[in-house]
Amino acid sequence: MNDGEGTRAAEAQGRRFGPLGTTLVIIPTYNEAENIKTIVGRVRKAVPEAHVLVADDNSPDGTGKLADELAVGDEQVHVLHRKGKEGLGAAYLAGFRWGMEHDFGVLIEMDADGSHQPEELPRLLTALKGADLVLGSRWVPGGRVVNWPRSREFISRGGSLYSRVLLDVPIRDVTGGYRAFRRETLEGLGLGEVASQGYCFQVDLARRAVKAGYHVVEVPITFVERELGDSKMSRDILVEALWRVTTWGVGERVGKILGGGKDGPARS
Ligand SMILES: Nc1nc2c(ncn2[C@@H]2O[C@H](COP(=O)(O)OP(=O)(O)O)[C@@H](O)[C@H]2O)c(=O)[nH]1
Ligand SMILES: [Mg+2]
Repeated sequence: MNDGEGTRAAEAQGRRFGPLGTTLVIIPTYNEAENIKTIVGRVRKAVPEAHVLVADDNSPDGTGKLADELAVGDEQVHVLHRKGKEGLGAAYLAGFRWGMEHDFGVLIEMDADGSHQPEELPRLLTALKGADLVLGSRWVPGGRVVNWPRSREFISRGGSLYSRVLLDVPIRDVTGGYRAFRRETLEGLGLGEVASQGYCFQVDLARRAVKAGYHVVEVPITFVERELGDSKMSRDILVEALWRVTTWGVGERVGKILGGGKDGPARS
């Protein structure tokens, strides 16, 4: 669905969406020393009114220190230093909390490695004017990936398909990590109960948003594989995702059978 369609669909639903407020781009980092300055610079240039929060897990390569240097020279750049590597999910939860405490109206998830192009952020923000949550999507028409090995594409497409079918969420890119949330949406997701640590954090939030009845819009993006530094994707992260998604899916089905096929409470 493109931006215009997203807005029209929301209008068709009879929903009105409030103004967006100030944007905070949250960038989780673990060993991104080669990328951090470039990505922060690109965000500041692409969306000059937005603030940036780097959520660093005490990277051994000194990413946190480099982020501090950026923050000294720019009052719209902030750094959240965390004590050690606790996973993407925990870093985002801490970043969301910080952003809400500081009264930001829009919270963005973005990787540090350039895979999520800051230059596409204005399109996500435009779509958010008519949505509760916008997902940057590789797997809708117009979306694509650049320089990804076949194996990664297979895992990503397979993970999205499995999640979509098992969890019954009408989303093409369920695992993507380039997203724009309204603050009110995050407040309604029950973040205090989120236990997902790795990349299944993204599936967890998407499924919560759909189940809560929020208007979720996918906007096509071009995802560019990193050129510098290493991916943190690991076997453990994949196993956690497979395990949790399967548990959620089976749990929901059993719940529906025991509950006589009734759906859970929907948002009005
Ligand atoms: N703070 C924090 N950031 C992480 C952690 N794991 C991954 N990241 C960051 O999350 C983003 C996505 O990770 P990446 O390694 O690029 O994953 P890939 O794109 O799936 O290969 C990057 O900005 C990483 O630095 C973590 O445990 N803590
Ligand atoms: Mg990456």
